[in-house]
Amino acid sequence: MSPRRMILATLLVGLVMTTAVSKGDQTADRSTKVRSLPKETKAQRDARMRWWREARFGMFIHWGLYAIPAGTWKGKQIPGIGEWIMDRANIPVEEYEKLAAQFNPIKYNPAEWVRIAKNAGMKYIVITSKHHDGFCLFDSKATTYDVVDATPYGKDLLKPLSEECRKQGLKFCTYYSIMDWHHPAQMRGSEKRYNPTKMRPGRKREYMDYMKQQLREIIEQYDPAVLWFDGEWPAWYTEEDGREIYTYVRSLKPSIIINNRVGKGRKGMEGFNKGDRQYVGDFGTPEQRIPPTGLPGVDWESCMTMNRTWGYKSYDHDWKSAETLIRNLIDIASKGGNYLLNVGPTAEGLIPQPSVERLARIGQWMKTNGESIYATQASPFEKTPWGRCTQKKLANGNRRLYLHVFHWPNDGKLRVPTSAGNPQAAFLLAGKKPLTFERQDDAVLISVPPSAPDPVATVVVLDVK
Ligand code: JFZ
Repeated sequence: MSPRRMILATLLVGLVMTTAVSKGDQTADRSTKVRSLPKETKAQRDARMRWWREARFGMFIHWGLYAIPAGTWKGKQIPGIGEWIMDRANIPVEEYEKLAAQFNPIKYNPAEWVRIAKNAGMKYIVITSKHHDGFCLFDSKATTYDVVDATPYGKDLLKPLSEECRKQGLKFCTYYSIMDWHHPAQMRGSEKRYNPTKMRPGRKREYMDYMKQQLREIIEQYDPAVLWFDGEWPAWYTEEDGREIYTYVRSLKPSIIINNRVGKGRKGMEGFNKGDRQYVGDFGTPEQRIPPTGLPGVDWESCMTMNRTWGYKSYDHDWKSAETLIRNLIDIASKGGNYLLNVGPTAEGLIPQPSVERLARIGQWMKTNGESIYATQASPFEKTPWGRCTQKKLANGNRRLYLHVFHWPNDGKLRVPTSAGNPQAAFLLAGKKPLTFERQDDAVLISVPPSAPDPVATVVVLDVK
């Protein structure tokens, strides 16, 4: 679809978030001075965003103490996403903390994790350094509630993963939760829930400094390419706080990329920023959804699960098919976005087998068709009834269209709107088999084999002038 007129997408309201943002306490920083963000020309920003825009496909990893209960607390299956069990089962801090004494992921093999991601065609990994439960997967001097100090495992989990990423050529990135159910400066939002937390009176500066210390540790020790913030919705956290954190992180590493959950711009699960003003953050974060269209000039990344949870749940077997996942990746690329696909490793340190199998299947498709995903731009067409389209500029000035066919034509003719430009050549991406084509007034008709070479998605290439 034409991205131009699709501003409509920004009008969708994330109801879930609206309810999550309740009235906070009165300790929020009421300072009105507006911090100026690091100055950057368009060319500088393009250079900073370049690898990320070309990457198109990354692995999200939600891993932490919640993998131990894996969705069950005191014999009861707790509804909802696994990493929220502390909140959903209303587990007291002193009780939840004790999980650390059981956390011993002896099967953790970072080289294997990175290999799995790389073979799937993923170009970056974003892992939870600290989720809402406050437990840190890295060696932090700011707390003893981390894997090195509080668990029998006793070793930093991020260090070897960051090293493996560098070895195998993937970008290493970290997720960091602003909301913290464990930190003493924050308290539960209500009797039954932690979320959204409240700030204890007068302790916000202490917590902001805690975050900054940890962010400095993360950047100094693991040099992440992206900082993926989350948990920004409690009322005590303001856009001005977001600007402070954003500016701080960029000052430590100017080339780093930061998502829009560092500030307060995000409209719920829809993930794009509200249109009323300029908000902090480099890209939008639709969650568990693919927007109906992209937005011109806006960077975004859809994060999605393969089953129904981010953190491991032993009894969630509701896996999406490999076909759905591959088509999601194509759909997202055709709208100019990135796909951040989640895995939730077990407490032992294993990526669940159903995830491994699906990633391998995606990798097969990517080995043949990756060229139609990486470094491509959004579709030039408003409608492509047979599937999706991505495009690339060629060195000779022509454009290459990648036609991802989900619904193979019965009559052996693939119709492409002539608005594409003047057709120069057509071929099947797999095997580079040339195809003939003819022009009809409003369309180019490409002659294709009688049945789909790849029933998941066959890529037909059309070069146009
Ligand atoms: C957030 C996290 O809460 C979740 O655990 C996971 O990390 C995901 C990637 O990001 O998801 C949200 C955020 C906000 C709401 C629900 C899920 N909300 O406000 O209802």
